[in-house]
Amino acid sequence: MTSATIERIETCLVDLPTIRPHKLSVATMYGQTLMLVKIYCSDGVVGIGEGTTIAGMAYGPESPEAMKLAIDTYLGPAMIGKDATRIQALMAHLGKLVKVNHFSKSALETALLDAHGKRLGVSIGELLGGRRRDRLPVAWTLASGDTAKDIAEAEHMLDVRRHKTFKLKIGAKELQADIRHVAEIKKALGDRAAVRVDVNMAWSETQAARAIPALADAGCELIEQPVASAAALARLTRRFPVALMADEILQGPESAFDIARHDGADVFAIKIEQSGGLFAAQRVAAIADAAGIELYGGTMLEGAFSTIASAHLFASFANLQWGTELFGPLLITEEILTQPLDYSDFELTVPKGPGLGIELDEAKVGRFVRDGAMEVTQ
Ligand code: MUC
Ligand code: MG
Repeated sequence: MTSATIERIETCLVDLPTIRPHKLSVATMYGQTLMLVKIYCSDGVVGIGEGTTIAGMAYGPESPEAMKLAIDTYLGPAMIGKDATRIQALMAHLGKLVKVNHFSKSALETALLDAHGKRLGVSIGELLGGRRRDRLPVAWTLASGDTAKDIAEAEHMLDVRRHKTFKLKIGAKELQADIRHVAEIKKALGDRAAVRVDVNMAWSETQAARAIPALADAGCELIEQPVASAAALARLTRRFPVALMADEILQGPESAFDIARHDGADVFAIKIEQSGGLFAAQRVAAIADAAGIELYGGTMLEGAFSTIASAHLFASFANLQWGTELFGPLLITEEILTQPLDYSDFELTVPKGPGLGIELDEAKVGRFVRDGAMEVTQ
């Protein structure tokens, strides 16, 4: 196999507007910032990765600015001159130098996999063991904050056959108002669509215990991270038959093992960034499978690069009982790829080309780069 070392790493922040305000219990988003990283290798191959979070620092511990700084100052310089083809060994080396920083590491690992796939002429899915599916079901999040608008949005998605599973963001309002909101949407959509909710940890255990049976009665089939505490989520999981899903408390394989050991959730929302990269997310999925926990392909509302990295991984999973929510690129107004992704018939097509199988539209993205240029690490 050809050898290749890492010669140069560039990072930039890309600020893009969202198609509408996106209201979560933790914040309302009006735009999305992608931290893009490019890894230039000695064989001429360039890999691209992405680090993206939700609403600055309202959701997770790393901001896009912090990811850029961690790569420019710490992770990037430690990669220069290293073998670009030994991805797992290099990521283990970085793990010793820099604690946590899961999102930054996921972006770098994605770029290394993209480069290696291009080098070998295979897609990332092949590097991860081979895809088991070519298309993935994709849920859409209704989060306008207004019941009538959400119903109209869902009807439109059904009409154009883009989504038939809807996740409702709740937890910011008073409990009864949230339950009414879910019940009205499910009543309007009936059997034509599945309805789920994400509370983003907003409730106490007693609030959750009041809300969960009412949500189940309203026809809600899955309740995501209703409470912040892992212990409380485990108690609620044992108490109620409706499926409860862990998201924020899943921070990589160790936390996954801990949740599984305590029968702490029915479903895991797997996210490559929150897990610390694609290989770490693969281990989270293996733990879930071994524990009989079902799987859902989650998103950090990422742009195309992290979305497609996730898609390659989720397409390789033995089990993906709850589908995915890989709709991030559709929430932003701008197309940043030369060839748009294929969302059709309620599914996303996993690209087949080498690496991620997608190409950045440099001219387009250049107009949205913060401060006008990419930072170079060498
Ligand atoms: C989350 O908490 O799961 C996923 C969909 C969405 O609207 O927000 C994200 C984050
Ligand atoms: Mg969530």
